[in-house]
Amino acid sequence: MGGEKLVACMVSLTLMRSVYGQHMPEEPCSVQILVPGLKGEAGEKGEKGAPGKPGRLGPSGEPGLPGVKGQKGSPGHYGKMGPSGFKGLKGDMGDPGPKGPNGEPGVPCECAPLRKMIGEMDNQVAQLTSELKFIKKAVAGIKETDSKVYLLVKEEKRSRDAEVFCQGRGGHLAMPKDEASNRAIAAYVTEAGLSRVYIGINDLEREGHFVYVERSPMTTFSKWREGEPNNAYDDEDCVEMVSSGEWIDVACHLTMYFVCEFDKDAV
Ligand SMILES: [Ca+2]
Ligand SMILES: [Ca+2]
Repeated sequence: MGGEKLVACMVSLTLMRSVYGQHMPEEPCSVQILVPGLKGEAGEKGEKGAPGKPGRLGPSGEPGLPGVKGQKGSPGHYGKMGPSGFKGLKGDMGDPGPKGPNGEPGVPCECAPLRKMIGEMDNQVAQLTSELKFIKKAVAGIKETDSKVYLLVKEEKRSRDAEVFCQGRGGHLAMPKDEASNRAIAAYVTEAGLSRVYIGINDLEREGHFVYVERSPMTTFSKWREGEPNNAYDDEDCVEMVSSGEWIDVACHLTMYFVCEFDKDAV
């Protein structure tokens, strides 16, 4: 009440001063402001206040004493499967098993002769297959003289392999020993459209001394082309026949078609 009154007085004083200047006759508020009242009696105890704000965080406590060790826990889950180990050593052989029961009596059979026949047929088939293969490679239209049959084989071979091939069929590389047989072979080569074939003549054993592959010496007949044999490069010990029927010494490792001859008596 005192405060409000003081403010009211001061406001009114200020207003009066601004209107009338410093010459006011009396100041009615001044007594109440200067003299404080008597101290009142103690009031009744107030109600309990609201709880205060939480205090500041205290310092850390000292470490506690070690606790008693707990009981062992239950086993954990199984881990993942590891990689395969190395292969172990082979174990010992087991004991032999029990003897089996006797079989039923067999039916009597005439198998032995049949087996023999089948074996022979197998041989014949193999032989025919081989012959057929040979015939397929031979140029159609064999040539023959009174005593010989010639077969031109369209398979490129070295001289030695060609002779082995002919021998495997009971013959030799062609060995022209007279004009008639030489002409027959040459005609064969020409008709086949070829320019050269191996024939069975060489000087493998003695340089310059030509013989037939069956080792018989050359006697009266020969058909060398002019300037041959010349043993070129010191390396010509085998003989080819060109389509004209002439002979040329050539290197034995060349591969070319060849002509086999067979005795008519043996065919
Ligand atoms: Ca030679
Ligand atoms: Ca030559």
